[in-house]
Amino acid sequence: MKKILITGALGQIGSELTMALREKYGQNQVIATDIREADSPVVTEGPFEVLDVTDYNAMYELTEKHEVDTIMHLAALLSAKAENNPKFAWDLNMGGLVNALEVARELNLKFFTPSSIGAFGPTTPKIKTPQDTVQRPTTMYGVNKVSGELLCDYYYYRFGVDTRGVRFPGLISYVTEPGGGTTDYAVEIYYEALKNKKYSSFIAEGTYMDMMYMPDAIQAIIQLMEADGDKLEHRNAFNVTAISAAPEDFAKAIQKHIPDFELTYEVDPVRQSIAESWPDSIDSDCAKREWGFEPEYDIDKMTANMLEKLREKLGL
Ligand code: AKB
Repeated sequence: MKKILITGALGQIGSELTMALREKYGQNQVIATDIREADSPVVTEGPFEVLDVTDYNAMYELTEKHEVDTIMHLAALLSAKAENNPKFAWDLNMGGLVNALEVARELNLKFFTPSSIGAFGPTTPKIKTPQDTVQRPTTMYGVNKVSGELLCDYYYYRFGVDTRGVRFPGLISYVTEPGGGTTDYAVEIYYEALKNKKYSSFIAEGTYMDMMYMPDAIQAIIQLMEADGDKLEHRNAFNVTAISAAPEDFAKAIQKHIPDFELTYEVDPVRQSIAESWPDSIDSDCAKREWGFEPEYDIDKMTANMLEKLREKLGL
């Protein structure tokens, strides 16, 4: 990886991945793109271009113009938003992905795109979900993610494109808030704990999902992209996780720092049913074995860091 183009660079993953890659490979080596501009270091501190990923010609031209060797395709609608607008989600998530894969094929580029725990469904084993298992998701987002995993495998086997990817759990970060995901409560809870000492969760008590702190997610992407391709068996859909937790586990971790923090519940039926269709905990042994994935943050270490960084950010 010497010159990288990122789509969806202003999103939750993109805004931190762009900065981490610029730090590692050089400021001008990472071309950030998104559908909109924003007042962000992603736009002001390095090359940035406006790009609609459903426009194949624009994507091809930009990629060729900047002579990149790698595409990291992040632009996508998350699970809850996709469920509200399934046809638009299909067009954006699948249209964008197939365009990015085609550009990678035409220009012989290395390729990364994230899948998700959303690629699993109610008939998937729920505890320690294996790497290779039943995948019959019941959401549009999940359908997109399984199709995406298969498409990336196809481009590798059929055309030799060096495609790689992980199944991310809910990602927690103090930099950019997620938008429209089922696991978003696990970010909101920290903001509300600091601002109001209370939070009303849209996910019910006892609902377990996998989570990971953003520094571990960024490290995982870089490590997978730099791994020796000959050692990768799974390539496009490695289970990665660091934490399996329910809302009350976040509350307990926060109460160690803010003892009078209060958690209540006002469950959103749409997001609750999505959460219930996903695993409680996934098994990331293949990622550990094939490319050395090793997360650093458990829930307590993440909570301490998240609260400290958010306090600074919010000026509290
Ligand atoms: C979502 O909740 O939609 C995402 C995900 C787990 O893919 N955070």
